Amino acid sequence: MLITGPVTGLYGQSVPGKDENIPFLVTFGKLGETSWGDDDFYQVWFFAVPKEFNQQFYIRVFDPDCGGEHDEIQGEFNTRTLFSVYGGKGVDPDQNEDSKGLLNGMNYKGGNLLASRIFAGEARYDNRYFTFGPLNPTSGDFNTRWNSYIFKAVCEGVAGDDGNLYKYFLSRDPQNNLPIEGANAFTYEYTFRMWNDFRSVAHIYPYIDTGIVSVKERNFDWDNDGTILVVSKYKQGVEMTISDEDYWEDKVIPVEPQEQDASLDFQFHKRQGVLVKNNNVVITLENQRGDALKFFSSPIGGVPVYEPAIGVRPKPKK
Ligand SMILES: [Ca+2]
Ligand SMILES: [Ca+2]
Ligand SMILES: [Ca+2]
Ligand SMILES: [Ca+2]
Repeated sequence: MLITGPVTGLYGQSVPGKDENIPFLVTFGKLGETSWGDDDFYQVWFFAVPKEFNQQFYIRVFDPDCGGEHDEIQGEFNTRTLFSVYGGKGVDPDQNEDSKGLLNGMNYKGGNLLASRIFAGEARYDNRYFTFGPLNPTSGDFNTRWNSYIFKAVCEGVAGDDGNLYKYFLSRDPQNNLPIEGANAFTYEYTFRMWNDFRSVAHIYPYIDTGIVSVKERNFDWDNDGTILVVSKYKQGVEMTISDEDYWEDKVIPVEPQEQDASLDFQFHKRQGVLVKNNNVVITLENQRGDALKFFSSPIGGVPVYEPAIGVRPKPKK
């Protein structure tokens, strides 16, 4: 099935996205401990630039360094993080399964390396942006279904054991965050930081394609931190099985035909009482055939809102 029109609205290129309410992505140095919440010490994101957009653009990384503000220290800061941007054939995960970056040992670096840089703790980029580019849209890997050129950003913790917290922004401008209309970003394995408060609810939005009848959600190192709920037009809040320290939990839930070709809302609610601090977590989702599903930073079709069944029993007339 072809999806017509723009992939989504204006703000899809902020990663994490506007509707997700997630403070940071996180990737640990490869000598880190998985019990701190990163299972594999790398993270892969894709950016879809619509075919209609024909100017140069930039991929900006906020706080790419590991040190100073935002980052998670273990002992002393000694982590080095490699950010790499890829384009060309081999990037598009719809055509190259390995590119998804889901399993260790797979070559998630498929495509042409367009730019890369290693960051240590660097005051120059602490609490600031580093900008990759300019990039040309046609140097991406064209995907006909999304009518977009696909680019890939890989973040790897190549040394050390600390957690690098960072964000991306796909921008028309090297110095400011100016969104590209119709662009979006997606990943298959989402590693992120929860807020350090009781009330903030984080969300991620997987796209449920036609033909999907069930999904298996997996979560890693959730630290027994409250509840993970699935909400849609037809689900008021299905509770997922949650992990505690340094292991995966999973649960399969059915998907209704009416939930296809739309997004689900996975909600992450903090445990009340004693605050779980600095909770990093990994989330993946697959369909009934075991194919990994995309989490879009701007939900396809918008944020789903539960609609209680109406009109089943009309009020008796008096
Ligand atoms: Ca920093
Ligand atoms: Ca360290
Ligand atoms: Ca950082
Ligand atoms: Ca955790």
